Amino acid sequence: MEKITFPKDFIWGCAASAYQVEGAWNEAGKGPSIWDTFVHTPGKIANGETGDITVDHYHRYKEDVALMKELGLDAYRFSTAWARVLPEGTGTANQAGLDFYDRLVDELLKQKIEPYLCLFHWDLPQALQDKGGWTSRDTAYAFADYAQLLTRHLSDRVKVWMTHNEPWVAAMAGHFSGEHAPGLNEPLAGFKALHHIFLSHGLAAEAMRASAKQPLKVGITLNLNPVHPASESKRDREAVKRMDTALNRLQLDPFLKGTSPVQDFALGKILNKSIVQPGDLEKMHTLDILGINYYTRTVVKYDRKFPVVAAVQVQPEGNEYSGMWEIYPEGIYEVLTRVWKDYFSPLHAGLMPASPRSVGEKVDDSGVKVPEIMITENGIPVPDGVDYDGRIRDERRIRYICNHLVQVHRAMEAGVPVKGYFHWSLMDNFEWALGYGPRFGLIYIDYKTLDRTIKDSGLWFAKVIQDNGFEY
Ligand code: IFM
Repeated sequence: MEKITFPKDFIWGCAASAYQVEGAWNEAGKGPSIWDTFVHTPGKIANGETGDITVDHYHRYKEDVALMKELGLDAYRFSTAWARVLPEGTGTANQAGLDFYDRLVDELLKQKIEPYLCLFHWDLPQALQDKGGWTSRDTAYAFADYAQLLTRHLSDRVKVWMTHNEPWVAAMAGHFSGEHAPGLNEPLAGFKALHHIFLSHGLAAEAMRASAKQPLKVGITLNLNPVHPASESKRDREAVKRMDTALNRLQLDPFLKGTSPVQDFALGKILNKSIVQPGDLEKMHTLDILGINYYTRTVVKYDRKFPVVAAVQVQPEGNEYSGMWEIYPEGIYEVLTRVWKDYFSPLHAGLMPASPRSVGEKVDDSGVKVPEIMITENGIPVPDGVDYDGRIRDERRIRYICNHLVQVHRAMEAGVPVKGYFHWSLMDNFEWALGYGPRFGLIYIDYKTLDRTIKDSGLWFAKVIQDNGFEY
């Protein structure tokens, strides 16, 4: 048995998002979002399920915060529903929406749980979609106004703000492949949306810092995965480079370097001519926290049929899979060390026992600083069931978390200053196009009664938090 211990100030948390847990989709003045429209369109979601009620967190938030307390969480990352606060996306605020987030934040603080507020987890107001959504530059400015409104309202109590959760998914699954809202299937729209979402991060960061009641940390959460070749052939290895650019560098370079590799793609060249304006990249280049969501790796092989990257993802036989993805714990180590090495330790080509840079230090004369790095999501869908005695024995999830935390710790020992780990998710919830099938929670939801029960993994995680580490 080995024991690993995390630093005293390591932050242990759980994450969730508004559309996936709140419910109350048309209550108390909330406007419709693109996800409300999407789920009510036949054929879009497994079994025709919707997030209309989901786990009813809007009404049961007190019970949920009490459960967070029972788990011993230091922090809770949640998102605000833009259309709950601004039903039309811009204009007059909905007081009842602001009141809900007041109540939630106050309850968290009462229980000494730090709120990590994310402004956008995919539920764009439908009113803005009707004017072009993220394919329109105006939406980036509307987002900055929304960010400023919430900052004015909550920055006396909320210190940590994430602008976006997985902007790559919002842009590409929503506009390129179409399996998410708003359901467009136009590659160029995907790239446009990505650019405007990224731009909105920069505009919002500026607006928020200008109107905050105390110094804020402003971050973003990106989904990253290492890309590996299906074979050692030259064509597969080149496919890896293209896929890595499309999945990882496209997201990291703007925020960490103020550059973009988008011109590597034919579509990117069109984008650069028609969409990107002078100064956009500089605006995006601002970050106090880099949140990393890690679930799996991507194995690719060359295939010229596929647009943009001429590569396709494969699932090699013999590896371990969940209902959604390959389980590959070493990938979280690879992502963390890669980010640190490529962006903050350029002089250390190999291992990096000591980094030349530390968090908060200036990167260059532009005033850009090294951000804090956190795992803001990591988790596994398990087909959990309740046993004869009411317990949920989800050993597979415990093994998943344990193996990933071992790799996070390994990255920290290699010099990456990881500040915290947020598990996805606190409770089972609405998993987008897959509906309620995949269960990601540390807390089990009985979808008939909406009763909540802490799973064995939740009890195990609580012990990890209490001991600040574990034996394995
Ligand atoms: O449920 C999602 C979440 O909304 C974003 N990150 C991945 C999770 C699991 O698919």
